[in-house]
Amino acid sequence: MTITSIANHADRAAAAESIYADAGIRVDKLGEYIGARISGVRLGGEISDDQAEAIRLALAVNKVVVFSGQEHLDDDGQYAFAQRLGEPTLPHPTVTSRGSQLLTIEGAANSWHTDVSFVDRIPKASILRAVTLPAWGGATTWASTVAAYDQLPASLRAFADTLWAKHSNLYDYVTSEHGGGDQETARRTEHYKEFTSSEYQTLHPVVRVHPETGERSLLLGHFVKEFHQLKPGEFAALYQVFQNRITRLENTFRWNWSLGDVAIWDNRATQHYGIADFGGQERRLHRITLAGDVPVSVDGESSRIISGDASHYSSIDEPRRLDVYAA
Ligand SMILES: O=C(O)CCC(=O)C(=O)O
Ligand SMILES: [Fe+2]
Repeated sequence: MTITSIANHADRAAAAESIYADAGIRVDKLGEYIGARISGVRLGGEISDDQAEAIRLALAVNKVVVFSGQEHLDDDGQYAFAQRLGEPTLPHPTVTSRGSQLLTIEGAANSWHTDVSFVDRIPKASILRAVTLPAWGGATTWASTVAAYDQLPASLRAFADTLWAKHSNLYDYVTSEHGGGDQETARRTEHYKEFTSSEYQTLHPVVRVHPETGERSLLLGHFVKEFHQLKPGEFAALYQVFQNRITRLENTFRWNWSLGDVAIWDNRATQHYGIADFGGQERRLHRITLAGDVPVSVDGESSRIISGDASHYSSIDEPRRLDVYAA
């Protein structure tokens, strides 16, 4: 790290602290690369503009933020809060949620992914609220795909910068180990049928430039099917090279849920994994995703749709660079 970048980093941290203080919130870092706890705010549709801006900044800086003591929130309150941070999408491109505005997460998505990365307009953020929790287990873990990119040696970085990947919603989710027994297998099979009822395929750059921070991140996860112009046999080995770096424990943040907790992650800078270590117990979380922009590569090229039209699911966000990250 150069002296200039240390100075910039310190300046940025100081600027962020004063924005948090002006909004009356407190942001405590929980890890070097990812994770922070925000306190001093009651979540809902009534948060002030200053609070919304401060939360947005804390999210960009820390990639995942968690709030506790939000027991007052119900589905409507969670939705009204989400609207203060962006434009909610439909619950999912293919999963209907039976008329609800929120997606219910049952069980755990015990596989590393970025949400809905098979469409062109990948959601910018997800807001998850604990509704029913098991007596043990069921934590969620996130990984910083920005830290993983930053840590790449120059040769791999240059390679990744030019690589593109095909993402699809047809992935092997049901077959993954979950430890929930036959009933859970049946639920997953049913879910997979709905999840894959129409196919979406999009070609995304493996390295995208974050529109609010200018940071580069690795865009991969379990919806990736192949690398453009590479052989299927080359895919698995190469995918693991990058994925192992993303999920290095130093790049992760793990949260053990309590009722009243809400977590928000920047879906442009992270992957996540719901840990299926709670046996057959009930676990339910409610999720809202916020509309995102279409990813852009380091060369300024946008992702390309191969199949599927996601316009019913989400608008396209028009992001703006955060002042603190001004070029
Ligand atoms: O089960 C979890 O903890 C995470 C679920 C998930 O992947 C999501 O909410 O997008
Ligand atoms: Fe997810």
